[in-house]
Amino acid sequence: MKTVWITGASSGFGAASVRWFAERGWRVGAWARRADRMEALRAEIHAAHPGAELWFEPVDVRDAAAVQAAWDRRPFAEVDVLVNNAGLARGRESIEEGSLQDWDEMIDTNLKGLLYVTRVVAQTMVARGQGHIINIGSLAGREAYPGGNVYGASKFAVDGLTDGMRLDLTPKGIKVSQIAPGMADTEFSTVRFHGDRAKADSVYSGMQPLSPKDVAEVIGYVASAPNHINLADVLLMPAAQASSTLVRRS
Ligand code: NDP
Ligand code: 8X3
Repeated sequence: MKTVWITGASSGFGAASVRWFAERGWRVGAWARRADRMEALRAEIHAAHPGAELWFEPVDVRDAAAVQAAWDRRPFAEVDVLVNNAGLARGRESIEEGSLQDWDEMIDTNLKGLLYVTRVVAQTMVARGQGHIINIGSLAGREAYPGGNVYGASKFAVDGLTDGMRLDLTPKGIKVSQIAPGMADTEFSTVRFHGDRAKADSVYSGMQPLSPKDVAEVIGYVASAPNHINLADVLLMPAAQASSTLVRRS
């Protein structure tokens, strides 16, 4: 039985990935801050798959000490796959009007949080001489768009970091991949616009975005590739999207 560790498991891609892996018999360890959401997810999965081995713990990935302590408490000694998914955007203001708090939150979560989690998990994988780390980047980490400034920069950082991690970890037997989705309808835009649902919904008006399940299926596919194959970099977009700024709408 294989084990996957997923951050940002309380909604969106992370929750859909927990479902995908649990339904296929993987052991799943998962972190996010909202314990109630993870508890509901656990109940849902156990109702359909009573034998599923799940471990959920509320963890804020921005807190390096909490990440280390939670990792030390994990019930599964060996983890085969880490999905670095926790992340968020805050705001879409032009750069001179951006909020310092929003900037800190994005950089602390999308970059520093990913680093804190990677460090503890990679140490365990290196000691074992095998493992696979999948970073969730973004189309926003490949090309800038107006108002995407700091969010995009945090995802450009994930793109560069993925390459750096691959150079460090390939000689140690660890695969490192990135999946970079385009527009997907999760809680992402609601979080970005600080709870303004109407504004969030308008992002996807007249087009079909990716669903959380679409992205989870690709994460699962990348995680399930034979050992000698690394799907190193996957750019995944809705068919209606050609770039960050060109989207076909009805
Ligand atoms: P959601 O808002 O639905 O999910 C984000 C997840 O990240 C939640 O489970 C949230 O849990 C978790 N999270 C946020 N901050 C923290 C934190 N400090 N510590 C632990 N967990 C945290 O959005 P998505 O599913 O869309 O986002 C998942 C990833 O995909 C992000 O990295 C995002 O940048 C990226 N992405 C999203 C795209 C989209 O269009 N939706 C496209 C490309 C990439 P909680 O709040 O409970 O902590
Ligand atoms: C999220 C994709 O284009 O909404 O990473 O910023 S986008």
